[in-house]
Amino acid sequence: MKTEIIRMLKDCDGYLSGQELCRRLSVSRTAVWKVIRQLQEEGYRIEAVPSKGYRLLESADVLTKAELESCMMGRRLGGNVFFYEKTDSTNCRARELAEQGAAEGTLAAAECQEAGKGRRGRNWSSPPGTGIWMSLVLRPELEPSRASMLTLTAALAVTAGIRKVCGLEPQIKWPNDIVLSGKKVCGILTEMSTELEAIRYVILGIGINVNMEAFPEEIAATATSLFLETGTRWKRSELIAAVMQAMEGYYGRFLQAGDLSGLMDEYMAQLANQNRQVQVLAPAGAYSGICRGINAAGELLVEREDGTVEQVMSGEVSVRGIYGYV
Ligand code: BT5
Repeated sequence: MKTEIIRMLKDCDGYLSGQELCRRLSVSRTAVWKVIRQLQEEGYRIEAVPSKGYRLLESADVLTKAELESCMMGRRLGGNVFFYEKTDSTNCRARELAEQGAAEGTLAAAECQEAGKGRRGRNWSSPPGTGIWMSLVLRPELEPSRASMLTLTAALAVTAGIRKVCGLEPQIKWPNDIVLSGKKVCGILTEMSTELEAIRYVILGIGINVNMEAFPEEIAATATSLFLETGTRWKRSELIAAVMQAMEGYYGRFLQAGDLSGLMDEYMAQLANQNRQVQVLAPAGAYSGICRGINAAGELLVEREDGTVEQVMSGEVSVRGIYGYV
């Protein structure tokens, strides 16, 4: 009922009478009033005027299961939400859900992660109240070797979501970072479970720094948030919904082609490394070259000094810009 009330208040321009709410939900006025009180306690600013009814004032950045459902009800990706006030890592929660049979599109999101994960055992700082920490369950019918392309597909969805909600033009640092002003605003961690030659499920973990005013010292020089870039506080639920909506489109196009051929141009137009010097930290030794985009498999093309072009796979290497973080 909470989800429905949030939705009705959001959809209504003016006041929504208590009577109308009771009628639509077939519940008593007291039941409606109790939910309104709960919503106010959660941070929604709802005005109650005796002769007119209820009106949602400019809405606060509330992140709850009901709020997320009210934004994504009926969506193929994100329509089924599991929300945690505090958890170790939403990738772990999503993995558990997937093991229990959760359908494609199930989303695990948290207000705070106590053991947020980056790649290769690194930490992801995930304080409460300010960020988006979420993991999406996908079940693509693909060979496991193609799963890394989903990281690039998700990066496109995140840049589209940020563009739509905040009007910013983020760039992608191949393969899994989104950057603004040369600093990291989002990281993506893709994990999967396979069986024989098939993917059982993929967990797409997305961390976006939204409203933080500062970062821990270790990352202060390389991390940024949407608030720091704009001076505005953003509604996380709106951004999550925008990213999920964009992901539906990109994921569909990716599955149809079976690779990134249909998304490459868009990806490269936002590639922060494009035509810049990059250093590839490969297991066999580091080398540098100029980034010449990606191929349809999502590999980074790096032109070495002798003119040969290396195809760099995301699993094997780190890519560093020679100057600064990007
Ligand atoms: C990533 O790893 O960028 C993947 C981050 C994925 C986080 C999401 S949140 C939801 C889901 N649940 C999880 O447990 N994880 C996913 P990597 O490229 O390895 O970058 C990690 C590095 O980024 C760290 O070593 C820090 O230097 C830096 N870092 C840590 N927290 C950060 C933050 N909040 N913002 C920017 N940089 C950060």
